[in-house]
Amino acid sequence: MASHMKPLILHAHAHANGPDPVKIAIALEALKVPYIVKQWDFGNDPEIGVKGSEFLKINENGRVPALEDPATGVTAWESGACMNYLRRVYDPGNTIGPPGSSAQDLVDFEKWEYFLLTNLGPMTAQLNWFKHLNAQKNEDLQQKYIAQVYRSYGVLETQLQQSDGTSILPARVTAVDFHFEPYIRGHTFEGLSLEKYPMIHKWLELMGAREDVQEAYAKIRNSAKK
Ligand SMILES: N[C@@H](CCC(=O)N[C@@H](CS)C(=O)NCC(=O)O)C(=O)O
Repeated sequence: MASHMKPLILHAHAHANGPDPVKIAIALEALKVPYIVKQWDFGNDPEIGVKGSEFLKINENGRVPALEDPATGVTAWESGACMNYLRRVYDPGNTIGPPGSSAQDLVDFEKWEYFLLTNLGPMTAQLNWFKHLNAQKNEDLQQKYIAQVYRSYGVLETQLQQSDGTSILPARVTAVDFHFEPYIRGHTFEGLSLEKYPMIHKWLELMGAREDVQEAYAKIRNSAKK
């Protein structure tokens, strides 16, 4: 990607277990698109909070990631929309999109993407909430979300058998893997174990060895506060 282009702005936070901005940083790294990271705090501080007036001008939903592209004037939020924007505009050779072009190939890509965005992702977020943030302990709800996350891990484990743990879609690593990576990497924060999921364990090790993944985490962690 042209190094003279104006960098995109990825809005994120440095909270080590916040998975959504990381996915987009991995995609930007994989596509070699220049970007800078602006880091916001949780909360409603008007200047630096994701629920503060300044950030709400960028994403009225008050969550990260958000992505601004000075080259096109586009602002995206919701990690799925950010990812698909990057694929449409910055992946003309389709290096991270669906590996095939049949109707089934396209659906296969989307179904795993949506499975993360609507199942594993929100269940993991709820588990985090009840484990770490909810003021009142609620063991029932915590157990419910643990069971839901493990159920999703089971579905993913079976899928990964097709590639012997190398990628979620059998052909190659795609944006789908980028969506899942930070969610699975956070399993220890949720007190979960991968002992019963050897394919997921192997896949996570392989993903963690990738330069784009390592760079993405490093850039988000090292970004300066907005
Ligand atoms: N569905 C959204 C979820 C975004 C999200 O929940 N982001 C978290 C950080 S990983 C956040 O901004 N939380 C701040 C808050 O809830 O106030 C996406 O995929 O982008």
